[in-house]
This record gives sequence, structure tokens and C-alpha cells, in this order.
Amino acid sequence: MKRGAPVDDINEDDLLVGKPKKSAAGLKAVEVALERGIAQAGVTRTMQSLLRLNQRDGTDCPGCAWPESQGTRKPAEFCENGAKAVAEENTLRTVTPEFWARHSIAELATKTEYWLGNQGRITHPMVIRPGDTHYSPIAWQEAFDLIGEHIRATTPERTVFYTSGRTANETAFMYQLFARSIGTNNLPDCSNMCHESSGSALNPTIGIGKGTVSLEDIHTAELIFVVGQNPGTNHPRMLSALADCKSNGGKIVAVNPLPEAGLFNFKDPQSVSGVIGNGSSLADEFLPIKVGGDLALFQALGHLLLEEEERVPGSVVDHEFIATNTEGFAAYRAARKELDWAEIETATGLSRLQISTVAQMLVKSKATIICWALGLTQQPHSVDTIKEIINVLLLQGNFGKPGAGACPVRGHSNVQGDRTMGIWEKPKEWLLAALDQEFGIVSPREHGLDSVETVEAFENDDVDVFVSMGGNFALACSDTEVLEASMQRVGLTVHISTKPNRSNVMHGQTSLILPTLGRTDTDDKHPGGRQILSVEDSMSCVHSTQGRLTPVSEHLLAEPVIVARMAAATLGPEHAVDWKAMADDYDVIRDHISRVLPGFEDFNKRLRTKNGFILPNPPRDTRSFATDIGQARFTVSPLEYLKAPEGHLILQTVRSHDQYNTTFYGQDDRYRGISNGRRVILINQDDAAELGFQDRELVDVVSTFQGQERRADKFRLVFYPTPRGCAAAYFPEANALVHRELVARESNTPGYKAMTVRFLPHEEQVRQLS
Ligand SMILES: Nc1nc2c(c(=O)[nH]1)N[C@H]1C(S)=C(S)[C@@H](COP(=O)(O)OP(=O)(O)OC[C@H]3O[C@@H](n4cnc5c(=O)[nH]c(N)nc54)[C@H](O)[C@@H]3O)O[C@H]1N2
Ligand SMILES: Nc1nc2c(c(=O)[nH]1)N[C@H]1C(S)=C(S)[C@@H](COP(=O)(O)OP(=O)(O)OC[C@H]3O[C@@H](n4cnc5c(=O)[nH]c(N)nc54)[C@H](O)[C@@H]3O)O[C@H]1N2
Ligand code: SF4
Ligand SMILES: [Mo]
Repeated sequence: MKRGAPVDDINEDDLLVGKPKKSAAGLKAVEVALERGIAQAGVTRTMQSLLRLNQRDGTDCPGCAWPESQGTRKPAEFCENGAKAVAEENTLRTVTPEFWARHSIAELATKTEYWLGNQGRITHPMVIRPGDTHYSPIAWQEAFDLIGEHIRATTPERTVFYTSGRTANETAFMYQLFARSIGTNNLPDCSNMCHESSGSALNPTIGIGKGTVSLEDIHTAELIFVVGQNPGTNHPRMLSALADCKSNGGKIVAVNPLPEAGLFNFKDPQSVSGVIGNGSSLADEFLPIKVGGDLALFQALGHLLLEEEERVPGSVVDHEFIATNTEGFAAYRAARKELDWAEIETATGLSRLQISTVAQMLVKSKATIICWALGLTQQPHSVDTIKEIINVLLLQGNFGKPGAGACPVRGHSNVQGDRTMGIWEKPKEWLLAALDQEFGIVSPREHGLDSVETVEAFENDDVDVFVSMGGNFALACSDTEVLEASMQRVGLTVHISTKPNRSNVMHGQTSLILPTLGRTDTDDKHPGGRQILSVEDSMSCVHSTQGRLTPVSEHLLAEPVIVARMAAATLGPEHAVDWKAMADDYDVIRDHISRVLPGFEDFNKRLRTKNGFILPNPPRDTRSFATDIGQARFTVSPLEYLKAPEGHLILQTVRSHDQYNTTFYGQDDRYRGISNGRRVILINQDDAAELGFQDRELVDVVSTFQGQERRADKFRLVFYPTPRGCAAAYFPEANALVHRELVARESNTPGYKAMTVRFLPHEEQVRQLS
């Protein structure tokens, strides 16, 4: 057996349930990090990669988009989950042509992502053609020619180019240029499923689709809200930034239906108190909100702030800021004047006292930051919720001053950069014009398909070629069964990836797997020698990243090289763009970027400075707001929240502590006390009793959406402290329950945290069938 690749898959009957933890990180995190690294890659390779992680001239952690310090860096600049992300990539386990010969697609279709991903790194380009039962090896050039033939045989609007957010800036820039050179804006990305709602709310209100704070602001804020976010697992080093804020006298409010460990206590393994003491306590107030109740909460907070201002004029509202920089205040004030407290309490599950306590904290704070993540972005009214957050921030002038601002905490390590590079199905005219001018191409103007529209296009047989730059679209997007069935009808699917996953198995009629270098791998097969790449973190800092480990296979190609060769094979030698020059020397790509994208002037030089550079951010830098009206905008949204009919609950989905989206590192959701199983539903004990279910009972789950049902069988109920009426399951197991049309308005992000479900006893089903 190769270096411990698992033979056995997850066995749901082995599920263990312990007590949820109250504290995150600590020495246990270090122990797990090292243990996982060594199991995958051995001691030397693990240490080599970890000591370079997040260091200047080192490798940007592929774990998440949380930024690095602009100041001094410690020798260990990573967290447990960063170390796991690296171990996952730098593993010495390999998936060779023999692996694919040994396992048929039919067999691989029975495996979970835990088994598939843990087999190791893909070593050779592989192909499967109509009628084949197994993937077999293919030469690189033959693979590129096949792609070219398929793309040329169809029309541009029937080709789709998906991007996952690990893709570096240079690759992303070339990839969107390739799609636009073919003639399509079909550039869906993982952002469509992630923070799209944030962009849809921020662009019209503050004129930029990104956050407006720096790490320094987090340290100096007087008050920070952490809303709809599980930082202990998904952005672990955010906890040290929050702890710094606390030690500077700041306060923290956490808003979450689940009492996530990282919200309460953080034991920094790099400090004495984190190792032998009690660590730092974090949230001063915890609001256990009902799923989907945040719009109501922020409307109530806005109401209370205005009420206080009326009581003591000048004490709360920043009138000067509002008069100079905003529009729509009078309408907002009028809309927030009346409040139906009974309805607010129903919507949020919180008491008036709880909300008023937090409003008082806002009143006292002169510098407030509101952070949020997916707990707010994946519901029908997500865009309105985030706009309501902006209203509350605008009221007190919390933009363009130290320690204040909006902080959507992004997921994938370069998801923000990919969008900056033009990965967007709805590009702005200025971008297309700049590309046309720089390259002498004619970019298409018609907007393309986003992720959910791609699923619909699959269903309608409107796609002939689907190319995926990383990611695992089959499992990440909604309506798994519908998606998988229709994806298999696509003429050609191409997956540029590092590890096997479900999308390789639910492939199109012809399918290619193109194995690529990861972040930690040395990229030096170029005429000019070793290349560096760049990424943009959640706080708009662009910096370099380079790998230094010997790749596990000599057959891997770097992502920019793959894009260049796909493009050359498709567009032919006469095409206006010199693809090869870019693949040979990434400085050439960056020179193009510097002429196309504002903020990237002198890109090559500035990338090689100590910390990289921060992109311009008008609200933060100059308190200016580049909206269509040139000012920040207050908005008025009607009250909306999720209501489940009798006998139903609202189901949200979360990540476990041992997974990276659809990649399962292991089977231990340590902080929630759940291990060795993933098909669970976290449910409030009183809801279970009312519905007539026991702890650990097996159920089948039925979701309903506009009269249509989706079903996923055999989940185990686990009693858990979540508000009445709300339940939680893991992503991606529950994605089969997300109807494709259940989306956030405006952003079209799937309603992964807004399903209406009911449960059927699984045993009963078994009895009925027998
Ligand atoms: N280790 C690890 N790190 C990751 C990832 C990973 O999978 N593993 N994924 C990366 C990616 S791509 C992303 S986008 C981020 C995701 O980071 P998070 O947004 O933290 O991810 P989720 O696990 O979806 O957690 C959502 C949180 O919102 C809460 N929540 C759900 N519904 C509501 C609601 O209606 N209101 C409020 N207030 N809270 C709610 C949930 O209880 C949960 O705590 O993490 C990134 N980092
Ligand atoms: N129910 C539910 N569904 C969700 C979510 C949710 O909260 N709930 N969250 C959504 C969110 S926020 C996101 S971001 C999406 C994630 O959607 P994706 O980004 O599509 O999925 P990942 O699981 O991150 O992709 C993992 C795969 O990427 C490949 N990979 C890893 N590293 C590299 C690399 O360096 N290069 C290349 N080319 N490939 C690589 C590996 O083959 C691996 O299998 O899922 C969404 N789906
Ligand atoms: S916080 Fe995110 S980027 Fe930083 S080390 Fe941890 S996983 Fe990596
Ligand atoms: Mo994400």
C-alpha cells in the first residue's frame, strides 16, 4: 500500500458523537497539523513546506484568503487547517495510470471524496472516451488537440470555463482571455456560490465589491461583529487577530445559530497562555440567531441606533459623513422608525433585551467592523441582509477611518484575485475594451452563464464543452443528482486538477483530467527558469507565491502552461495573442495585466517588494464611493426571514473542521465533537421531540421548494444546541437537497443555508419497501 492511502471509505455506522468544544486551537491543533503532514509527506517534506508557508518569498497558504501580517512574521505563520491544506497537496501518495486501470468509473462512483482525494496526486494526463469503463493515459499534445477540436466543432456560447478560487492571478488572467478570445463570457466561478451576494450588495452601496478594512483595522477596532462565520475552522488565524483586538480593549459580538468553538475562546499555540493557560476569551456577546434572521437583526439595530440619536441628538449618527458622502438617509430613517418587536423576535429567535444590549455596544463604539461569511450569503434575501449591514455601518460613518469598515471574509485563497483578473460572467465594458486594445481581440459583450445557470444549461443540453480550472463543480454546486446526470451528457469535460474527485467520475462523454502543479510545487521548466505567481487576499493585498517542493511526477504542467497550450491548440498559430510568450515567462503576463487592470501599474516590480502591494480601495483610502451616483447609498429593504411550514425545519449546511469544501482531509469535526461520519443532521432536542424523533435516529430528508421535492436518504439526527426551527448538515452531503432554483435574489447564489426540510424515519422506509 502506498504511504497509507485509505483502503476503507467512511463507514457511517462508526459515527461517534461527543461534546462540542468551547475553545479552539491550542496544542492539539499543532499535534494534528504535524501528524497529518507527516502521514502524507514524511517529516522532511512537511517541514520544508510548513516553514515556507506564508513567509515572504514563500508559498501562500492555499487554506483560505485570510491575510498575512504586513509587519514581522513569526517562524510558524500558519494554523492547523493551513497545515492540513498543505499536507493534502504535498502528499507523496500518487494516483498513477495503474490506479485508473485498476478502478473502473462504476467503482469510483461508489466512493466518497474522503477516499478519492486521499488516494494522492494525479501523475499523468488521462482520458475517457465514449463507451470506456476506465480512464487511460493520453499524451499532453493529443489532449490539447482534442480540446481544440471539440471547441472548434461547436459555438462559443456552448462552451463553459469554470474557475475555482485557488487559481493564481496570472493563470486566471490567461484563462479569461482564452474564453473571451473564443467568444464567450461563460466564466462561472466558485465565487458565484460563495460571496457573490456580498459583491451584489457592496457594489451598489459603497461602489466596490470588496471589503474595506486591513488587518491593522481588525487590531484597532473598538467593536467587531463576527456574523455567519466559523473562523475557528475556516479562517483560524482570524482568531489571533480577534485576540489582538481584545487585548487592545476591543469588544466582539458573535452572531451564529451554532455555538462554534472558535467564537468563544482561542488558545494561541504560539503563546504561553495558549499552551498552559486558559487562552483568550473572544465573544463578549453571543447572539444565537435563527438561520436567516440577520436582516431582521440589523434592521432592529438600525432602529435602536436612530432611537438613541433621537433621545440624545449627535450621540450616534455621523451627520457630517452622511451629508457629505451618502444618499438615501431620510428614506432609510423613515423606514426604520417603526418596528414590530414581536416579528423581530420571531425572525431572529432573539429577545429584545439581547438585541438592545448589542445596540448599546454599537452606540458606544467609535470604530466598528462588521465581518461576515457564508452564513449571510446563501439565502434568498442575502443581498438585502448585507445591504442592511452597510446601512448600520454608514449610520456611524464607519468607512475610511481606522478600526472601522465592512469585512466580507473570503473563502478560497485567491477567489478575490480571480475576480479582479476578470473571471466574471458579467464583465464591465471597460475591462473588455481594455482587453481588446491590449491584445487586438474582439471580446464578446453578451453576458455569460454563472454557476447555477451552468447547471440549468447542462440540464437543457446547452453545453458541449465544460472546462474546469480546479474545483469540483459536480459536488460543489446545487441539486447534485440533477447536476451529475446532466453533466454526463456534456460532449467534453476537462478537469485541470491535482487530485481525483467526483467531477472526474461524473464526467462528460469524453473527459480529460489534466494534472497540474500545486502551490507548493517548484515551477521551473521554463526558458527563464523558476517562476513566481501572485494572489490577492481578503484585504486586497497582492503578493507573490512560489513553491519549492519537487513535484511528485515529472508529467505535471503548470496551470499557465496548460491554458496557453489549450489556447494555442484551439485558436491556431495565427491568433493575435502570443500564448507561448506568457507561458514561458510569467513576467510577460504581468506586463499585460499592468496595462489592462487599474491598480496593477508596475506589477512586476511591486510584486517583488517586501509585502507586495495593496490595491486601491476608495472607501478605505479616501472615503469616496464610486457608485453610479458617486456616493454611498442607504437602502430600504422589506423585512424578510425564513419560515418553515408545520412539521418542517430550515436546514443550513456547514463545513466540518476536517474538510476543505468538497475535499475531506479526515473524519474528525473536532470542535463539534462529531467524528467518523458525515451524514448527520444537527437538530434541537425539542424540535426532535416535537417531530417524534430520537437522538441518533436514522432519517431520510425531503426538501421542498415551490411544490417540488428533493430527497437524500439515511442521515442520523444528532441533538445539538441550535435554535428551534433550524437544523444543520454538512456540505456537500446535503447538496442533493438544494433545488437549483433556490437562490439568493440578485446574486443567484444557491440557497445552501435556506432549505425547507422534513424528515421521514428511515426504518419505516426500509419496512415499507420490504
Ligand atoms: N478549513 C477550511 N477552511 C476553509 C474552507 C473549508 O472548507 N475548510 N472553505 C473556504 C471557503 S471557500 C469559504 S467560502 C470559507 C467559508 O467560511 P464560513 O462562512 O465560516 O463557512 P461555513 O462552514 O459555511 O460556515 C457558515 C457559518 O455561518 C453560520 N450560519 C448559517 N446560517 C446562518 C444565518 O442565517 N445567520 C448567521 N448569522 N449565521 C449563520 C453557520 O452556523 C456557520 O458557523 O472558508 C474557507 N476556509
Ligand atoms: N451546501 C453547500 N454547498 C456549497 C457551499 C456551502 O457552504 N454549502 N459553499 C460553496 C463555496 S463557498 C465554494 S467556494 C464552492 C467550492 O467549490 P470548488 O472550488 O469547485 O470546490 P473545491 O472543493 O474547493 O475543489 C477541490 C478540488 O480542487 C482541485 N485542486 C486543488 N488544488 C488545486 C490546484 O492547485 N490547482 C488545480 N487546478 N486544482 C486544484 C482538487 O482536484 C480538488 O478536488 O462550494 C460551494 N458549495
Ligand atoms: S488562516 Fe487560512 S491562510 Fe492562514 S494559515 Fe490558516 S488556512 Fe492558511
Ligand atoms: Mo467559498
